[in-house]
Amino acid sequence: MVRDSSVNFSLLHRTCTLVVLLCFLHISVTLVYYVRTLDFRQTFVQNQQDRSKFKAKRLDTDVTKSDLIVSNETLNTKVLDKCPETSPLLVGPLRVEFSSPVTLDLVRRENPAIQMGGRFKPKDCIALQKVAIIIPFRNRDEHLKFWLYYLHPILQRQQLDYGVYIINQDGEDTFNRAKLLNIGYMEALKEYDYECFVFSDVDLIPMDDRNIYKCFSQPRHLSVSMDKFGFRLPYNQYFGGVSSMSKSQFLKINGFPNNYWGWGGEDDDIYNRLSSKGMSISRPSGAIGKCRMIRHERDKQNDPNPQRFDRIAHTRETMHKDGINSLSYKVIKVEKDQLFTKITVDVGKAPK
Ligand SMILES: [Mn+2]
Repeated sequence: MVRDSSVNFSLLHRTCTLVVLLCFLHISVTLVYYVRTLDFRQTFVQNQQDRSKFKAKRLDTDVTKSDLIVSNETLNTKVLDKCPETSPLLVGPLRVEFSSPVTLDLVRRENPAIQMGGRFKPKDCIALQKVAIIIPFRNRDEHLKFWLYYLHPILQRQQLDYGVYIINQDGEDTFNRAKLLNIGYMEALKEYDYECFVFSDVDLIPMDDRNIYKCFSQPRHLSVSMDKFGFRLPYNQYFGGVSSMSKSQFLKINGFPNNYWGWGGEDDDIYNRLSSKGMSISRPSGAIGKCRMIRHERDKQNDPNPQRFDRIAHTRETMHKDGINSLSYKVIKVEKDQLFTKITVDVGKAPK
């Protein structure tokens, strides 16, 4: 009897120990899994937030390797899609006026997403084009402030990966707009793999953000209806003001002429280059292409160039030896502001 009960007791003891151990094991496994799912849930919630911030609709269904950017900054992996063909951020017609002056500080405060040097890329999608905006410049700081004030918000809404380059002609000799544009092309490419170049005068502001500052299958003329010309194109071949060209379009015409000193003619030479290479001009509609020019007096050392008519008549013969392949200049100074990169250059002098 005694023996029997002791055997029973030891069996009971062992069974109990086993049950307790099993319970313990169960609790610990549950705990481990619970902690892990908690972690996972947080990641999931964060990802969901990231996705919902990204409102853009995806047009492409197939995603190539280059479309994917995996950031390892956090434990989360974030996959960016291409930006949509039409930005959802555009608002259409804009009010543009120049009566109250603006300061660079105001523009900096209002555009906190702009990076040093006037660089920007959309945060939530991969921009369709990398665009360098080239502005030929001398002594027009008041105009530049308005340009930055209006253009930075527009360009960000257009979801471009862009940089702003002010090419400042050093000294007081005759101005050379087209050569400054060539220099802007060269200098911008030293900084980033730009594939599109927008060439803009500093005093022209678009009045509709659907006028996209990017490149098209043909060279683009963007300032098609300026207030200065009664919101009409002055003539069909007009290519002045604001234009854009892809790298390959630009190289096909050997860039721009370097020997147009003073006002006028260089834009017509560029037009001749394009048409001699069989290209045509693409333009937005007159309504979307409206823009305002800031009123100003003619600059000193930028008188109408008397040689311009003669030069324009010979573009086809001269364009292959005068252009980006014959460009020479000296960089004097490179300044980085939050809103732009300003490159001061010595372009030389007009031959006497
Ligand atoms: Mn002007």
